[in-house]
Amino acid sequence: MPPRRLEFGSLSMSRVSVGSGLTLNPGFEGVFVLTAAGPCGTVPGIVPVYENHLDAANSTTFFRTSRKPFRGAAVVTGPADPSRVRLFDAHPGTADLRQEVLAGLAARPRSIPPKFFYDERGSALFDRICELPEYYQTRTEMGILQHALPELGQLLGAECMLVELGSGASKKVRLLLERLRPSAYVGVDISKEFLLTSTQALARDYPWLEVHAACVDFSAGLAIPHRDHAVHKVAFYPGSSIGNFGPDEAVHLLTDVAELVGDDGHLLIGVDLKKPVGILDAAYNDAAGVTAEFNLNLLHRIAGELDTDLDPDTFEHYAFYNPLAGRIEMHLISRLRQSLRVEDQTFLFGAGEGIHTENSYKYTVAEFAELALRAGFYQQQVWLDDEALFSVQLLQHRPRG
Ligand code: AVI
Repeated sequence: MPPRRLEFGSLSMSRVSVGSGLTLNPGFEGVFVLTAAGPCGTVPGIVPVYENHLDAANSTTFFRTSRKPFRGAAVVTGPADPSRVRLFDAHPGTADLRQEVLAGLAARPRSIPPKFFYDERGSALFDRICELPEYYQTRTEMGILQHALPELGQLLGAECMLVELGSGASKKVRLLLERLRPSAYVGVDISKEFLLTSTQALARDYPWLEVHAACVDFSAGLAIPHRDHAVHKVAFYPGSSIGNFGPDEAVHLLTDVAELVGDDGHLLIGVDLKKPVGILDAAYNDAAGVTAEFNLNLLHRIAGELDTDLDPDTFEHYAFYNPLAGRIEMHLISRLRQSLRVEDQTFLFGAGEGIHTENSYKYTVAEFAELALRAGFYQQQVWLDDEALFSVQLLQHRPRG
């Protein structure tokens, strides 16, 4: 990229990315940093106005800086650094997909974990599900959060570190950021591309916020770097994704979250509630067929990423509420008798035989209190919508004495 001369005053922020590598023209000695809020500079002898953190793993630079006027001209020399987001990457990858698909198809009953739904297309399909008229969860949770914000502000105070589990293109966390004004935000997600897009957007839109991205499969542990042990940590786990874990696994995950937030730390969590079966069945069998596409996308993903003769069209979506287990079950059912090769293994399917792809547990408020308690969390406050379809729960981690 040829260097561009940028005159301060005519500097267009839209043309230069935050955190860009810059050298200054010969007439200026000092350091120049671009922030989302605008350019700022220092000259030798004046106390630096920024902190520059270098992540050894990937050399991502990010800046937290105050604003100071800058006079002079600068030349952009390097490619623009895409963001000031600090990335921690545990590299959860396709190796896991291959291994878990082979193990899941060999098991009885056959199953593939729902975390593999969320490649780029799967995430986009899930966003569409959230907009469906039958899928009450997203809009209901958003409404509850909006209503709860003033109280949340009082209960949580300012300057916390907000850790969002399964960070998405979520509008929900923006409500919290604007109300709570945390000092730092950590987005945690298994999909790196999605995670970077969402955290970069937050970094752009909230210049005052320190933004971290942790690419991890948090169902396998929450070992993410969190530097300041003194800061009050609030984990945010919206969308009732906790329902996609079985109760014991959910306790396991909440125990990891309790350890992450520490004594007296908080978890703000969305939990879908038990309700009439008709409402639940409709939410997972929408008329437009988006949930069916979302479920079948798992097979498209396997066909695209693994060596296989799988034809996704030979399977169909099947979802129903199982009242005895208190959960929605999603399956992919083979339309015909077939033999399926995946990598170097062959699997025989009878017509009507299925692969279990997802559970979505529903709780009463009391049932969830019991589950949370097993992980050391107490229900501090619970908000419901008028029809009691969904709950937002503020849990506090209290050391058991
Ligand atoms: C992400 N999770 C909470 C959704 C749910 O409702 O269990 C996933 C989903 N599956 C089908 N529709 C939505």
